[in-house]
Amino acid sequence: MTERVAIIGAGPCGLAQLHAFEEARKQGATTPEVECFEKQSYWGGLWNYTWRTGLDEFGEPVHGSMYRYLWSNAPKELLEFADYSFDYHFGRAIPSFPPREVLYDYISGRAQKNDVGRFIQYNTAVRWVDNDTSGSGYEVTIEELNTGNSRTEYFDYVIVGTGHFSIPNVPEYPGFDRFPGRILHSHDFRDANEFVGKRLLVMGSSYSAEDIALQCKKYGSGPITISYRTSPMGFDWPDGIEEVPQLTQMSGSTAYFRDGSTREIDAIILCTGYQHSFPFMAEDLKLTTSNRLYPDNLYKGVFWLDDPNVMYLGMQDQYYTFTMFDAEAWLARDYIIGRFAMPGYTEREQDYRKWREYETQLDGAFDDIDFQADHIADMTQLTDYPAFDIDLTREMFKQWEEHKDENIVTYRDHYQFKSPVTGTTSTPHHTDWWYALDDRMTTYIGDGMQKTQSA
Ligand code: FAD
Ligand code: NA7
Repeated sequence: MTERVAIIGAGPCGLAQLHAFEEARKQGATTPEVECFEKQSYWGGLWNYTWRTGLDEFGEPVHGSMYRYLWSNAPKELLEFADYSFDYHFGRAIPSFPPREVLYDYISGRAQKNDVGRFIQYNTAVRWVDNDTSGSGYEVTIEELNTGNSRTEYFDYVIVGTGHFSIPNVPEYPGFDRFPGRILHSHDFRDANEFVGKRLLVMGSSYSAEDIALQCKKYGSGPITISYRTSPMGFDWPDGIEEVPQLTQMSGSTAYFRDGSTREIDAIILCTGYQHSFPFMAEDLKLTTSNRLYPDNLYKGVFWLDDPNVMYLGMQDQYYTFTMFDAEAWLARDYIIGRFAMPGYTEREQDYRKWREYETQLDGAFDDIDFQADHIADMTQLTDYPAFDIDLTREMFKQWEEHKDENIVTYRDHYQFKSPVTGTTSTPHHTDWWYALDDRMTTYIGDGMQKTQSA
């Protein structure tokens, strides 16, 4: 009987998985029956921008965490699909830090090329996954959000690709309940224009805090105070942005910090990270982990250690994104179609311990980058994922870190990153990022604007 695979989520991970199966099928492999369930009305996951916050039209928690004016926070060369280059998609070289719409177009291009949409059921949420009572396989309970109808289907494999940057981690500090302004989590941040002229407190010291603070300033906010809990980001911030230690309390609109300083604040943006959340997975199949490079209890970062027929994609803290998702999807596919022989529990566990031990030795971003590159290489050497220059990506990741340290406002203006797939060098963008207020793809790709110097 044909085996059945459930893929949960049609974000970049779910799409990578569908694409991997299609590639094998086109080469003549016998592939299983694949069904992908996506609770949004179209593919792309976080890249499928929504203006909505809170609950969606069906009363479901809104998945989207991306905001208007979001530009890639790393060079596109570091996330390029090895089998679908940017050159191929756009027909020419483009700059290295595209806005969201451009990357969405790129993701969609590969998905369309293999017509993977035919495997996706939209507006369909997975509500529950459990071991089948027969002892093999899984029961997956699905709800059609349009109709409210539910059904339970049997699958031999379950692949979870639901992301982990959607359920916010929302701490409370004394005085929040009496703060007269707006308090929101970065998950609900959409449009920087909302904060024009406002004095902002941005809490956190990672990617969201960095980018949302910069973006609010770029679009005309008042002074921004970034408060860190453990350590500052330490960039040479532009005028009007400063970093201070942890908040101790709010009193009315006055913020008090550990260094004894105070600031007057109009709005607070909590850039305090996200939770890995899988309420639809039965307890013994549910991934529970912090946001780290080698998540808990996953062999090769993919296979549930106790039961490799359950797989999780993209659950790592991410330097690499689409490239890593592809490497994972290829490996998951090859296990399912019998090209990758799954070792027994003891060997899986030893391999997992080895990687976790390696993870404990990492000291800083350069080590993290090498670790994730090594993880990808470990996976790709087990499959036929097309070759690409991974050592070049390590180098470019480190250059990117250096550019950020040199100038956090201008790091996106760098080009001359080289595609690890085609070797093409990226072109300069017509407008420096700080001055590029219009993020539409037509503006970005077109040559309509004059080159402008950055701040
Ligand atoms: P997601 O994109 O989150 O997609 C998961 C999908 O699963 C969604 O479509 C969701 O609707 C669906 N789903 C969830 N639960 C269910 C359910 N129960 N049933 C059915 N469907 C379900 N990466 C970069 O490479 N560059 C960037 O510049 C970048 N910027 C980012 C900015 C922000 C603000 C955030 C939050 C992340 C950013 N990322 C960036 C990282 C991002 O995580 C990845 O690029 C990518 O979107 C992860 O893909 P995914 O498929 O794992 O998850
Ligand atoms: P991250 O990278 O998980 O960072 C979360 C930040 O939130 C980190 O600096 C934490 O500080 C901080 N944090 C967490 N809890 C608290 C509390 N209670 N008080 C103060 N600060 C806190 O999430 P991001 O949203 O920045 O990035 C996620 C993805 O989105 C990323 O991949 C990007 O591509 C975009 P800590 O250092 O732990 O003290």
